[in-house]
Amino acid sequence: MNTAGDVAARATAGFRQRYGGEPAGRWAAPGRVNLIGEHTDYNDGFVLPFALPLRTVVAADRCDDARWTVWSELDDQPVEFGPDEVDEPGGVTGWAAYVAGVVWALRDAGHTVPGARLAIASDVPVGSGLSSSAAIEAAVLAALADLGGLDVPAERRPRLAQRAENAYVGAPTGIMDQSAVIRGRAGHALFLDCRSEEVEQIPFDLDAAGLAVLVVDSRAPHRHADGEYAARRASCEAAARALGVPALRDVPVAALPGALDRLDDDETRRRVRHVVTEDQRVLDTVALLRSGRIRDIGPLLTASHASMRDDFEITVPEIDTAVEAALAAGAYGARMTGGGFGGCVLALVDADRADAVADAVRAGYAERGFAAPGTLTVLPSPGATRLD
Ligand code: GAF
Repeated sequence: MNTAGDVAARATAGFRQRYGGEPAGRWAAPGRVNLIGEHTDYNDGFVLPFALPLRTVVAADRCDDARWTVWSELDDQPVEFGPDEVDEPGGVTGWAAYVAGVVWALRDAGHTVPGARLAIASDVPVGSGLSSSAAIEAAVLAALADLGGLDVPAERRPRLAQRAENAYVGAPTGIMDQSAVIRGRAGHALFLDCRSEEVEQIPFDLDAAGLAVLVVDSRAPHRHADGEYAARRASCEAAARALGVPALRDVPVAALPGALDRLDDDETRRRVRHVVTEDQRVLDTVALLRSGRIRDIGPLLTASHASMRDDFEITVPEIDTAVEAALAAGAYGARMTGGGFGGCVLALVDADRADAVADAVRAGYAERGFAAPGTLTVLPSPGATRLD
């Protein structure tokens, strides 16, 4: 894993090389994993993500004209756009749409966004389900807000970044990723009520407990992830309408059997059962963590995985293999994290067993003939911030 210093140095070097001179500042935002609570955010439910030590850094300065130039080390082709491209969604496409989307969302919220030159470097892998897009949005938002002296309080930033993604980029995601990368705190998981947007920082001190979270990047090719995500969301919203509730969050777990009886197809029943039981698993996990019982959350993580595999049907063979191998090697619990159809698995392990569990996952992959996965251990880390 690169350190934050490396990525910040790369952003600065990119800025100097591309634009000449020094940036006015550097802003960082992390990727995230979700400890538990999957596909609950857009159902107004509960999630418990934490920010990663992997970060995206934006080096930037402002310019006199209302024009934006953005360079990324991942592409090397700078993209330039002006007011015409950010009057309406859709004017900029590709990776730079995440940047243009933030400019659009800020302007749409009534802010006068300064023109800027931005250089982006990132350690958050793209397409691995660790929220590289939310990291770009959050870092760019922080940079533009500071450069323009805009009054955008931290608690309003997740919605703005989400609007950039939903309305400008066109991805119908919930509020979890942007909240995690903006409001995350070192040593804590972020308990978020996605309806009220209330947050509680839940102590999650893995080091003190001799534990580690092992993240396995499945490297599975994404299989129709965007269309399937939208289909799951549509199915949940249709189920809520059929049940006469504003969102599936309003179905308490005790009322689940009766609710399932009122739905007329099995697939919808499975989708609803996942969301309702997953909300409850988040609440149960939070209760255990509040009383310092970190190891005891393992079975809830594993139950969440089974629910995603069997009821929500969003896992793939590589992901299931990683979970099974981690559990067989002694993980307390393991689950896919993120939207699904590829992406990453997390496993809660004793810190001194992390390497052995990672080896077991690699062996499980080799047995099935899958390309080797990536592995790293992570600690809950700070959210978006200005570096200097
Ligand atoms: C993706 C989305 F961006 C989140 O909003 C969330 O729905 C997640 O998938 C599933 O829990 O990361």
